[in-house]
Amino acid sequence: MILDKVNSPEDLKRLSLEELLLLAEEIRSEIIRVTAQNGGHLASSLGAVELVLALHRVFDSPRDRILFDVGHQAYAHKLVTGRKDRFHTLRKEGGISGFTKVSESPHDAITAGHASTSLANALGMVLARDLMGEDYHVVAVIGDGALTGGMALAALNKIGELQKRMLIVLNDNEMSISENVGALNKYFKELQIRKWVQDAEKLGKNILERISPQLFGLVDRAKEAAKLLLHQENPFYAWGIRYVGPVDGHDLKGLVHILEHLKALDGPTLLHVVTKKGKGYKVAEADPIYWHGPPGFDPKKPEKVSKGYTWSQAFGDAVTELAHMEPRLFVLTPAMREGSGLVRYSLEHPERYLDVGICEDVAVTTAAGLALRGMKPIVAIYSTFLQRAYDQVIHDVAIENLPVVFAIDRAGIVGADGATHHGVFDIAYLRTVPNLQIAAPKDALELRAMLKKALEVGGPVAIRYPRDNVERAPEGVWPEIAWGKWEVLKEGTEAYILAFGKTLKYALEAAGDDPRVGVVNARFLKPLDREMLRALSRYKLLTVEDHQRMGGFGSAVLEALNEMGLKPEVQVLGLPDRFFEHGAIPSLHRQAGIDAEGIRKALAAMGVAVVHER
Ligand code: TPP
Repeated sequence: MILDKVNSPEDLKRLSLEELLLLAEEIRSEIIRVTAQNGGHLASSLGAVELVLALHRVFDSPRDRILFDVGHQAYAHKLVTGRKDRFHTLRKEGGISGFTKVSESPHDAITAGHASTSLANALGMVLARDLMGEDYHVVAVIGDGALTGGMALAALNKIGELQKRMLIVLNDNEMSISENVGALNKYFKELQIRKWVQDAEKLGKNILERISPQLFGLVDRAKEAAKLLLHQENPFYAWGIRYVGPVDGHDLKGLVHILEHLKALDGPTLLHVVTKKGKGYKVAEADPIYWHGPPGFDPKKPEKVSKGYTWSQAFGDAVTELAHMEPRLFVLTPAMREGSGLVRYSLEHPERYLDVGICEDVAVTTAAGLALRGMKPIVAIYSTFLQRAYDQVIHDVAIENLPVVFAIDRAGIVGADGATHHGVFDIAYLRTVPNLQIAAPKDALELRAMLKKALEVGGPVAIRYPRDNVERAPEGVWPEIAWGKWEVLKEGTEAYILAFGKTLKYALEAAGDDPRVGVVNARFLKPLDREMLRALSRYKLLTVEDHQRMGGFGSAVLEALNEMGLKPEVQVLGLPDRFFEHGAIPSLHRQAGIDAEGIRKALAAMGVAVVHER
């Protein structure tokens, strides 16, 4: 194995180009082998193998800084930068991260996970480099999906103005997680067509005509499109950025050659590289959407597996039905159609569905615009990604109390994606916003009730639910819900567990059938059910949530008790003031002490030791 000999990028420089080609195939096998075991970003990483090898061959990491946007396509980078022996621990607790991470390796130039940050980071680095009189290269690798983000586009604008030396490699596979969107993306396709026509012309019209008359017809049409384009200015030139491409991102020798050339240039350059998502693995090439981030699979017989019925699907089914009843309903997603359970909705209501690209801020403010003109928008968004749109929530939605519903998926610990993706801050950052109401359902039926009611109550409403499976609720059933009212699920004589969202099932497990311990489905956080809280203040109270302890549900309960002048004994369970890395969700919950065992321990400390038969 050639990979055995590669312990750092330096070793790549000693290989012949032929050996590099063989290495690319070995790396592909290793990526497939490990993601088959651990799950992970398979298709994106397979598509970037040649690009990664060419970059490490030509540039000198870690002296030169190579930044991977999102950092999910960098498995080959991990394998050639001294992590091949630990690669089998990818995304496992205590193992290496699924993204690039500064604290993991000197070769990881940025810590990533969220999209569109590479260009602004690169800009900061070249400014620092020049101010400190240093001399190294800064290369940012960004996908066509990540380039739909406002941060990336705004950074480009500044990069073009400042004219600092840096290389941007646009890794264009025409896919985000689903098909990429946006005007720039259309333009990239046209650039590819133009290149294709030029190549075809070089090859010679006659040969093509003989090989395939059908293909020739296509070429003619493409030529028409290309002609139109020739009259237009390339937008990167207009921005002051040298544009080179498009080039074949799987032609390793060609890539090495062109990168050597670009390395010598001053000013900002964008190299447009065309790759195939899932390259080299048939199933992933054929269905890059599923194989973007599959769970484990059998590498010899790769098949799609059902993840069971998830909260995301429960949400998707509910809004699909609701939209048939409510003609003003409109659903927006920032590039997360599949993850948010919206495939069915997008097919049944294409005219009231919008994928804005990877720009959560645009999703929220577009929803505000829709609401201002009488529609009832729902922004389907992951808790971690809504962090990107905090100002929009306040400035564009909440101040005017607009009826925008935030369907907050992946709330709480999310598992293998780790620190960048845990949705553990949303309560804290939303709770302080006036007008905004916050709820968490206990099951799929309650989610339906909350969604329907949220469209009626007016004003912004956030409904949070976890990354988990849930029992399917019957179609057509829309129970009424008493808005703002908690629900006692079990009476107690000494203590009550107040559980918000996912931790409710831990609370029920912890309480068991001990008559002393009651359990409340504290499904509304804002407004808080003060009436019930007052009534329960005669008992010991234990709050529990899958969220930071600071600023969360427990804090809300403490503040309400304080305002009401009530002083029961209260304990707050939530995540401690530190970042949790990747790991299995139950294991991370155990460490945080918010699972059934943690709850029992806390109860025991309050003098209510639950005796359990397991
Ligand atoms: N929103 C943010 C801010 N960050 C994210 N990581 C995501 C959403 C989820 N996400 C991860 S990868 C991805 C998305 C939407 C698609 C990225 O597409 P692209 O940059 O083209 O890379 P590819 O996977 O196609 O190689």
